[in-house]
Amino acid sequence: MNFPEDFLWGTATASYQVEGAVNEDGRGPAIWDTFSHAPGKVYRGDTGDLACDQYHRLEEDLDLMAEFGIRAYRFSVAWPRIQPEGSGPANQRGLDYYRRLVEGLHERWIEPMLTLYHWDLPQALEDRGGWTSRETSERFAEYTDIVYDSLADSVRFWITLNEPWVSSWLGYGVGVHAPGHRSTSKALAAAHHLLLGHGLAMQEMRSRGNPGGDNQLGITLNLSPVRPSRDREADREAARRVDGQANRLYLDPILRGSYPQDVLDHYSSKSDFSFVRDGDLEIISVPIDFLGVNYYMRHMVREDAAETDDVFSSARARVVIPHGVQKTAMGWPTEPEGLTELLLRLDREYTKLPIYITENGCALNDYADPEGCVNDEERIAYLDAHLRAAHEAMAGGVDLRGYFAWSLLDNFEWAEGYSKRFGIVYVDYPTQRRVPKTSARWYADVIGRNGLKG
Ligand code: IFM
Repeated sequence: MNFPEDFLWGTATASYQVEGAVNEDGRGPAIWDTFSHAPGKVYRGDTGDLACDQYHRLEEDLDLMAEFGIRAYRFSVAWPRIQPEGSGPANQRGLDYYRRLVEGLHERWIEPMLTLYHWDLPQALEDRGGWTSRETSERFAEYTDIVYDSLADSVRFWITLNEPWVSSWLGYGVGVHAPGHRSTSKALAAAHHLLLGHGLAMQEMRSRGNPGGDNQLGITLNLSPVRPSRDREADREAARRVDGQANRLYLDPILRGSYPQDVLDHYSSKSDFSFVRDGDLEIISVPIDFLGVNYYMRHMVREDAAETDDVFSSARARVVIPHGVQKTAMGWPTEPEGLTELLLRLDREYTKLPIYITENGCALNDYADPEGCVNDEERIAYLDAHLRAAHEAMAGGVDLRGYFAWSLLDNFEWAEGYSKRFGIVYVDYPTQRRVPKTSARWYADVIGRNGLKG
């Protein structure tokens, strides 16, 4: 099963999840520093203070990727390293770090893919309202300008935001992520200002021309097909509402230039949407060059009017895990066919743009055996099945250009701390030793043959 010759095989990480060095070289505090240090917010009180220490172990991690023939690395820039207070002049030491990272990738023939925002908002901006405030969208465009100015000559792939659904709903809606607000109206305002920030950042980058010659600009959304758990009208409606909140609230403004009316109607008791100003949707829908898709699971849902902590409670629904389905250590159902379904839907209903799967992977209870090996056959099966599903979508006409395994390393899994391991490389946290798992060797083989066996 072969993939196109120039298919981009990569791995991904994000700044707060791997870098550590939170007080070094002028970095300012981020919302995740505050949140993780607050009691009871993160499993076992874990923080990103040290994480995988990639800030100091950069060369080692770059060498690891080179050893396994990884062709592309998706990383994110920590906004508070560049603007410690979220505005004002650039911190040169922050920019220097990412310059070193990008140069190190080029030296090893690895393509950089840069995400501008993977959730580490400067705390100073949160103190002024964070993403519920329009000011944050404007500051984000200024920050983008600084980073683009510094790296656009040597980074081809630019992603404005990672998973704005997570930032808005988990961060502002149900509070399980930083900054920890629990308000549907705040989540809606945050969603809009994230999207506006994306659009303003796109405009900023476009206005700079194309310093690298072939720069590609896009956004990454986490998307999930949604279906009703029972063949009942009430559950079909619940599935439509969840699809509205999780998928269409982001896809429609970016790719169609409008918010889905049924979503606006459903949330009209929570918000008057007065934060949406004339001209915003034109900005949000400024053309992108590619769509990044993070796929982990499908959602099977049923109607549930009870007010609970569930993220879909505001959509009057809850998730039901199908009987007999395999689950990862996150409790997420493993349903690779959902990836085919999702990609075909995007192609059919939304866009013919190139798509990159910018994240896909699973958490397992990995451990190093007495010989020091980490045998993760289950991850190999997971990745293999998802690649086959992606291939099927390509056979159906989807213009899929690349795949990034989440993650290169075990890392700080947000509210789950270090308890959930997603890496193809195991991290022994007490020593920071990297131990490639069986899946890393398998992935190297896939990349080497540019496809799957059989
Ligand atoms: O670890 C996260 C990542 O930061 C964003 N996408 C999902 C991953 C697994 O939860």
